[in-house]
Amino acid sequence: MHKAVISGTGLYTPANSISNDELVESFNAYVQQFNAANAAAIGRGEVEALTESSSAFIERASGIKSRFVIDKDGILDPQRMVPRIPERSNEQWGILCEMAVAAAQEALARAGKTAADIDGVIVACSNLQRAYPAVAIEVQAALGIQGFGYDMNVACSSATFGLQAATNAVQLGQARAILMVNPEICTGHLNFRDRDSHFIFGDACTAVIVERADLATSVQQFDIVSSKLITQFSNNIRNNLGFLNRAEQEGEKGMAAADKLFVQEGRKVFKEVCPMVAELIAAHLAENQLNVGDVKRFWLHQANLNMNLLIARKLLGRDAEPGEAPVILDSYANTSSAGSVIALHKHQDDLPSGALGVLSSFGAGYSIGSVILRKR
Ligand code: CO8
Repeated sequence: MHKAVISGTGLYTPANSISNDELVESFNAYVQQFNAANAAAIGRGEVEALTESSSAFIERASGIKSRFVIDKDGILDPQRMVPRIPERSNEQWGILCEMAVAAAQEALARAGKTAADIDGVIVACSNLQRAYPAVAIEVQAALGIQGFGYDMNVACSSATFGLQAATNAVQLGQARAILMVNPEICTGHLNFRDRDSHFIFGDACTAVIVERADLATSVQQFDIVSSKLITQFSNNIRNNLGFLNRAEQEGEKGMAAADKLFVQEGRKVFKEVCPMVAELIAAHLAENQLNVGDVKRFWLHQANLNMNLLIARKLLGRDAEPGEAPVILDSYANTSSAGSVIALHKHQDDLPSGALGVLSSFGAGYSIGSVILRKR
């Protein structure tokens, strides 16, 4: 069996960002318009008046200050509140492919590799553009990579699950190197008219090169010491969009219904997922004869600052020191599977050789992943 390393990471960040104040201004304009248009029915008690959102609540409850987005104007237009992403012809590269290529090019450059060195592409993300052909095969074609490509979706945990799949392929000799890429347009599935969740997500794409250790030549490398995954069924984070919606049209809801977008019981998710994550990471380290105290960095999934503080406290028995569990969600919000990889990408260069880190994701499914890395 070969040893596998992460030999390069890459990040694509959209050009535009939306602050909490901008988002709340648009939401509150929608609320005022809705309440004015429905004033009579609200007065009769037939329709419930909508309540305004607040920047102070968003930052206090989540730690999010702003989010990068693929399209700012469409989201902030109170008449629309959906990103505007023009349809492309089948002859053009799709938008997920375009984001993936941008992140992949940085990862390839950091790994010191070209398309000719890669034998497979895994697109692992929450929000796939279409059923087929697989976006991974499109990315493969756009970059000129030989071999194979496939898509996988494990919601927020797609990247850690994708890393395990990539590591397996490299260890077993099925590929010299795999490009694992996470293009997330979360704003396409977010209900910007829902006060409870309109602030949660942003857009980004990350890429990771998993390579055979004996072929890797880059400056920054991480041994993939071990990975551990767990899933447990829950409806507390759900999106019912799918190919059967067309067949369900006799139902009263239709494809535009709120359940075809992101829906969650945020409080329940918080309470149920935090202990599961801390337990999984602690058990994973113990199985590898490692102590939590040996870990220099936790690159945690970036959904909610309070969740990450709690998980770090449960693991360490104290508050995390600055830099021990880096935060990027303040400027990116939740970018689903890309979040923990953005933290890894931005906070790896300063680690000394031999330092241990844990990359961990958690989200819908529930799905949780832990990947132990050692800086070479
Ligand atoms: N402005 C002002 N007040 C508000 C707002 C708002 N926008 N929203 C809610 N409130 C009010 C509520 O009405 C409530 O008032 P009251 O106390 O009077 O009833 C009060 O604030 C508290 O509300 P909550 O209990 O809902 O607030 P929380 O403190 O629990 O914070 C969070 C809400 C931030 C959602 C928090 O629960 C959380 O982060 N939970 C975890 C969420 C999480 O990690 N989910 C993972 C989802 S990601 C994933 O798995 C990937 C899915 C695939 C991607 C999909 C792309 C779209």
